[in-house]
Amino acid sequence: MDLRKELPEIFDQFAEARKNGFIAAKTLKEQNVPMVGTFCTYMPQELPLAMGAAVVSLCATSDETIGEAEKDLPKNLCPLIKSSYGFGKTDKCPYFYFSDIVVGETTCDGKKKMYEYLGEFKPVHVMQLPNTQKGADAFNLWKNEIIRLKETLEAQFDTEITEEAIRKAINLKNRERQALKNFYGLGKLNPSAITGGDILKVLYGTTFKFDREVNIKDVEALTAKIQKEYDEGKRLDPKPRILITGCPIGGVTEKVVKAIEDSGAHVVFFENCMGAKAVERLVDESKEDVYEALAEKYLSIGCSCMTPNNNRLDMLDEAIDAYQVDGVVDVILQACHTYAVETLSIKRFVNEKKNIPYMSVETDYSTTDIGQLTTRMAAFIEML
Ligand code: BJ8
Repeated sequence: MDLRKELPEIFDQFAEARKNGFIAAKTLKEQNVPMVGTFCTYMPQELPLAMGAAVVSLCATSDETIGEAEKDLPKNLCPLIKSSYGFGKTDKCPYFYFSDIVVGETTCDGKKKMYEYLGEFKPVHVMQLPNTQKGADAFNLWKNEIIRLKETLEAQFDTEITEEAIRKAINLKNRERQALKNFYGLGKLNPSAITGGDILKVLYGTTFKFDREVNIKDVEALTAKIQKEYDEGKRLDPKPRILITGCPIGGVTEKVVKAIEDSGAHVVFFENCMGAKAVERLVDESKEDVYEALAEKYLSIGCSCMTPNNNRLDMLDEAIDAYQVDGVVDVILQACHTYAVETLSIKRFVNEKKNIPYMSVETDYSTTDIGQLTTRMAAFIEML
């Protein structure tokens, strides 16, 4: 990354990372580096990293293959699931094509049933995720599932994943998480230093960079550059500050961020799986048992497929204060029942406990609702 460039150009480089990563992925394959495809942040990336594999997210973010997916899956299904399946089926996603194995988890019903069909195109390993974060049984189940994943990877790639290698991978991922935390922590600056659209470009882009050490250095250098320019007086106009929560967004769903920012506000924090949900909590490196350390971190992710899902409320609670948030927008992908049902508890929490406005929007991977989204966001922001 060339830091002499202006910030907008650097942000665009991150936005291009997915496309540019195709060539990097091809090169890795030519060098016989294993590639593990994932669909969810519950997947402990440290295990594939510990055996020298590359890890890539296969969650699709465009409607390109939804038509093909709907030949096999119900129309009334979350677009993330349909699109991801469609890319697998049509072999249109190079990352899916290059993945040697796909790891999924029993999160929402649609996803876990989709994996059964995905297994027709690729080796798929499904981790049995408990529905709750409470109690020793749930913890032990998840810890054992992490060990089972390790054994699957060892068998598939004919290798051994040592505890020492896992420790190193934990340290690497923690440093990467910390770099990302420091980066999106810039959102605390008030008035804002950068837009939510730019924060998202970086968060999304980094998931397609395979050299983690380079990734860490790039994000650290970018954070320092933004902070320096801010200290020198470069800042955005003060505007209402929005926190986005809910389903993962990226690709076409960036339309929500655009609708908010075009309507006169800044998105300052992403409490979703493209943002803090996956990153905020580090793995405890002092723990003797690496599998327990991993189980503890990953099981604590505040996803709506958990019941109860207090960890989501805890993160919202802290972030609303730390980022001086004026309003919360909950983004629900169409037919995502768990997040849709949870809107009531999030609304109550935001309105009654934090005393700030809340709205939820349902969207999909089409561009047909952009006008409607912008109208609704404008009305919401005007109220702040
Ligand atoms: S940890 S948010 S990445 S499950 S939007 S497919 S829940 S129907 S993506 Fe997710 Fe893991 Fe949770 Fe994060 Fe189902 Fe809802 Fe679709 Fe979803």
